[in-house]
Amino acid sequence: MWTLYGSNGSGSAAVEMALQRCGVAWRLMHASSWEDASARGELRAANPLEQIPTLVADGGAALTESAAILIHLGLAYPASGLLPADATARAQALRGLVFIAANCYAAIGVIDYPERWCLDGDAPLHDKVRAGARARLHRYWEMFADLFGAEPFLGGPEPGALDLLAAVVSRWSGARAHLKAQRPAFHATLARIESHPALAPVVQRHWPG
Ligand SMILES: N[C@@H](CCC(=O)N[C@@H](CS)C(=O)NCC(=O)O)C(=O)O
Repeated sequence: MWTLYGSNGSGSAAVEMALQRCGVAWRLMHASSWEDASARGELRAANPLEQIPTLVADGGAALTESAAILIHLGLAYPASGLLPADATARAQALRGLVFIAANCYAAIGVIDYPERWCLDGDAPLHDKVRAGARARLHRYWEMFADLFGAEPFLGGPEPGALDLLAAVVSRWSGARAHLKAQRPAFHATLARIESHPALAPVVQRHWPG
């Protein structure tokens, strides 16, 4: 039994989708650093960054970092199809997962919390940091589309871990609107991922309408 710390509209959506694909028992613990009325203290005990998704195994070992969680689940449950069986395709899927985590997700952290990256008293800088990170994020997504864009899904004939993380992380900071204009085919792939029957219910719950 896994415990997933998460909240609606957050990165825990990708791990929820993955756990469902693995067919394992798991429960959701509502928690985030921005919701006091949540299991925030428990989350902090498991992950000092107080970030979600955080996935805790029955024995208490915590897994953090979306890409690591998805890779672990893909390796531990190969029948889930989260990672390609073919070694060359798998290498590219791993590259794509780390690309999203290291570049896109990191830029979103700067956009959401510019004060973490400025010295105390630098409040006037926050908007500039946010705007610069947002422009950089949009450029990262263009690169991602050019490097990893594939049809019908990024992971092959069925959505894999790369599809889940790309669909969720591209929902933030204006990336979808940017991609719709700049990379329409990739934008259509993201919509296709989200309407896959195995994933659509989770997407609907996290982002109703
Ligand atoms: N490096 C982490 C980033 C996770 C992350 O930033 N999660 C957001 C929610 S989508 C969060 O919990 N932010 C709250 C905070 O940083 O205080 C990952 O790849 O999973």
